[in-house]
Amino acid sequence: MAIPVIDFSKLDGEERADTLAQIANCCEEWGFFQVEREEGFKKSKPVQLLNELLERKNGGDHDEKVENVDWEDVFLLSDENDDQWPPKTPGFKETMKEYRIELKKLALRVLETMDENLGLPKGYLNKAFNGGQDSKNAAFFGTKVSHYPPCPHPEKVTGLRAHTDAGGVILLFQDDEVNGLQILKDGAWIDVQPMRNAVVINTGDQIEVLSNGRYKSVWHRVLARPDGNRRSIASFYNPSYKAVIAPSPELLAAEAAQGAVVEEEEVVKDSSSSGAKYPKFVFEDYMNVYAEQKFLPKEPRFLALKAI
Ligand SMILES: O=C(O)CCC(=O)C(=O)O
Ligand SMILES: [Fe+2]
Repeated sequence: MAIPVIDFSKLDGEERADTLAQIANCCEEWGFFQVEREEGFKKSKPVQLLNELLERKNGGDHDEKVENVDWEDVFLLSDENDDQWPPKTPGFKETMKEYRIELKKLALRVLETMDENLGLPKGYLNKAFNGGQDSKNAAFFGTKVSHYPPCPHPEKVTGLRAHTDAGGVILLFQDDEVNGLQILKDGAWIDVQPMRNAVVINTGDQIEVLSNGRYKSVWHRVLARPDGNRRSIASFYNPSYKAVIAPSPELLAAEAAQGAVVEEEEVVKDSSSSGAKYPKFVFEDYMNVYAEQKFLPKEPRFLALKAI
């Protein structure tokens, strides 16, 4: 089984309706999809430079330290910490800045596509991420650069333990040679096939809440490999810490109008009769719970929030 691949450029052409339907299906049934980058983007200077940098790094011998129980080594980039980005690699900062600008645009397009597919007003999800109308609480865009070194005992450790992502939209530039990323689909782990010139996109827990469970965040993990250095660059478009997140009232109203029945197995039920399957909370509170429970089952996170 292969993760669906979407041609995003078709959103602007005659096959728009078909493409929207494909994306809706990915969000509902997979939680993951890959987007082929358009030609212009592939050939752009930042992407070429980035590829060169990655190749150069892959060629080198690295003895990076592995910490904790995940067989990975990471650093985080955001607009707020750009004075601490690795200074020694020529072109790194400039390249990553441009790369992040492009990816943020893609994240916003993905959010708008989800608005449309969910029947929400254009810009709804992004507004929710930014703390509502006219808010100064801007959404957060972070980038995690990861290295999964060869592991002498891949059977004893996971590159990154199974988890769902906490935030909104995640855009992953994954190694196109060394695989390892897997998602849990219908009870089985399947590989996210390495693909040159593609961005893997998935949705996090906040989209699950805002969509009232229509778009579930999907479990994924990275296997450790006995040979080969795996690199990945994951960018997260997340709500502001101050944003209030709750199932969209518009969606709840639409579901009520359609006589939607709240399924019994949905453990996280709102005490009100609104049909909300998730509580309303401040994203920062969610992150505090997530920090403790990232690798544990998902539902107790929402229950913990309800108790707050
Ligand atoms: O490195 C990868 O391919 C995935 C990383 C990931 O899932 C994460 O950082 O949340
Ligand atoms: Fe993840």
